[in-house]
Amino acid sequence: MKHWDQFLEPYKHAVEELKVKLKGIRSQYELHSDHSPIEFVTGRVKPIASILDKAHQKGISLDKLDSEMQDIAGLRIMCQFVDDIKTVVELLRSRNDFEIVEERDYISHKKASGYRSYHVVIRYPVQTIRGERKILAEIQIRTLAMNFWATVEHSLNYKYKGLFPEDIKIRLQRAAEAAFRLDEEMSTIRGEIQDAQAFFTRKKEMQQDG
Ligand code: 0O2
Repeated sequence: MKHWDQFLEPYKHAVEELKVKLKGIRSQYELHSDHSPIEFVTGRVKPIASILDKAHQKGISLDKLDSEMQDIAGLRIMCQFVDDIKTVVELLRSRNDFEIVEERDYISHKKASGYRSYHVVIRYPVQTIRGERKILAEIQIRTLAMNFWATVEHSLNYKYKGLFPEDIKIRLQRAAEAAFRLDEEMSTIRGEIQDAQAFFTRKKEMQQDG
């Protein structure tokens, strides 16, 4: 167990640091009263049981986990609109505190399950008492609708251990299409939504100023 604690320590640091940095992007937009492409950010270190399961499934040997398992440190960025995802990816590409190793676009190329999301794998330097260590982390960027679908599908996947009954599989695919249409619909009234949000932000600020 001590071995796992030591192994996971830099991943924990990376997740905490990246959460602060990514949430910082949102605060900066708020300060400038601009629409933030980031709605909220979450992060987690993959639980040991899931690391072992995935290593087993993918034939990754445990001494190669740090180079072959890309999502031990995982961050998730939720956006209101599909176009915000592009903005977030551009922001990530322009940073110099990590290096992008790989991008996977499951939005242009959705998975057979119906899953949509944009994945960016980064190499992130963590400062440890033994010097710098670069670890891999996966940042998943998705809309609120994509996140709703993925969260529900993930729970069902857990329940059925990936072997969905045919009717559930079809319903999930339909739900994925509905989430896609919801994103499209929201994009068409994006201007209206943003005007309303700006109005409420100004009203709140005026109330706070007294
Ligand atoms: P967790 O932490 O439980 O979410 P593979 O597992 O082979 O598809 P690979 O090569 O690791 O994936 O890379 P990929 O597909 O870019 O990223 C895997 C992660 O993406 C998964 O992590 C999920 O978080 C998410 N994901 C991918 N496909 C689906 C899907 O069909 N449904 C849902 N809900 N999420 C998906 P894990 O390993 O499942 O871990």
